[in-house]
Amino acid sequence: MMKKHCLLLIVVAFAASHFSCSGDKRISSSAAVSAPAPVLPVPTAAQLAWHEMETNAFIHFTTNTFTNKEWGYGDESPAVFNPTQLNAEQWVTTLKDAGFKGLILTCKHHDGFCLWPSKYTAHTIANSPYKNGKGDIVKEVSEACKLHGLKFGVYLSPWDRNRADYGTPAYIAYYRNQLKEIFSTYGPAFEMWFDGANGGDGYYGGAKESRKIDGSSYYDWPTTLKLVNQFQPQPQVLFFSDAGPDIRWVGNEKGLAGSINWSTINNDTLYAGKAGIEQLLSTGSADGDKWIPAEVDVSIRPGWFYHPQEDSLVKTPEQLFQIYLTSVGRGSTLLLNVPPDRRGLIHEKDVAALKGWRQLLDEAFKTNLAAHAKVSASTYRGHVKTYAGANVTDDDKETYWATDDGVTTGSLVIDMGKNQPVKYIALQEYIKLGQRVKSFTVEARQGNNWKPLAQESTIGYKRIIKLDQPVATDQIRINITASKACPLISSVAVY
Ligand code: FUL
Repeated sequence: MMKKHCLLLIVVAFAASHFSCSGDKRISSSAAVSAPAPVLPVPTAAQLAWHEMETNAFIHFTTNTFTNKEWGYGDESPAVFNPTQLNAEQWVTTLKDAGFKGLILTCKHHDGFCLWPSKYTAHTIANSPYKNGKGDIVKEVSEACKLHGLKFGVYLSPWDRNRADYGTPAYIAYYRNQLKEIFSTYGPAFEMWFDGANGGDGYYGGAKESRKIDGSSYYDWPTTLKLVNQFQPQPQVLFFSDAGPDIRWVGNEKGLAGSINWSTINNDTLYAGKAGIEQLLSTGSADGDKWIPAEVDVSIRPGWFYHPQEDSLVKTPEQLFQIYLTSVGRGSTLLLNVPPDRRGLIHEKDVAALKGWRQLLDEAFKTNLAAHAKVSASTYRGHVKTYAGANVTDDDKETYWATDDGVTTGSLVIDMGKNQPVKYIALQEYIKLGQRVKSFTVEARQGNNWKPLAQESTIGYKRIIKLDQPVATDQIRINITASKACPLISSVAVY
């Protein structure tokens, strides 16, 4: 009976050639309709999984925490490193409760001090008072992550202001030995962070001078990345740097992805190191030939490391919420830094800010008013249910609304059934087959009129529109006004 009813609707919809049926999905003649071809480049499986993580935490911790610096000179004695109440479980559970899916730890920052007892240098935790030299914070944190289900990531600063051999080939061998040590002892890691800060003055084993390296050749990154891939073939490690190859810097440390944000970019334009590169990093390029999505790294405090004088400057839950909207809400992944204090704990102020942030997120996105809502599409691919509008409200990330090849515009009307206040609209493209949408608008039905709510550009993995004032409406219309190829929308949520 149900099938017949739906079939009838399909016939009507086909005749009217306009509206899709939301309901039973078992009937379709999809076999005759080909799936949309991918628009290259597309994300790898590891990049897709990374997009889905949405929020990760950064942990900056080293001798700087105790010397009150941001960039240690490299001559700090390991004796200053003495967290007396360090509790990796407190870090990880605090972060997990806040909703983070991964954690990236500064195993070594620019000062060269190692948070694990590396056998390749004496400038480590083994020569600190922490646990009488028997401590290993990389181990403690990676194990706490495993225990609580957070993915673990590694930051190992290429610039090392402690090493006498920095700037020579010997240092590259040292750096690679350390990568091998970390990946074979504490792995697997989901992301490896290669910082952009390089060269300049430092202690350098007592030389106390300024050293410049040629960033384009000194590190020979392709060889290093190949090595890391050998230490950890699976799951694949994603490499972050200004230019990728897997994840790019967003071009600022303010929590802002571009309001136009393509996960695609040409990396030769990045390596050229041209002026204005920050702008390009934040927007990506519509015609980019590589999938290198932007990561938004920003600190919960003004500095990356803990400073007691910044206890009153921890970002508020509202500020963190705004950062969520300008990062995750613009198709990027957020990497929020939460630096432990001198006790070795995440400070009470930061814990409170994270809790407040989580609460704001939970409240804002508690009830999806569009869940399983009826959807009418102006057109849909081959008029088969496989590509019908109802796919955007079915809570299945593997289904999507699509148009026919060559049709690069179209509309969806989401019928929520009754008038209710709307504050946020969240859209997602089916990026497995490439990022496509170049511009779209959002409207709300008000009586017989459609009230314009937003006019935006890219969607990508996710786009969240926040309205200044809630708007009471029963129907939301999404108009895709330009797309690189037929648009594929996997989700529309309304809150
Ligand atoms: C920068 C570094 O110089 C900062 O100290 C910090 O680690 C930040 C995440 O990246 O380039």
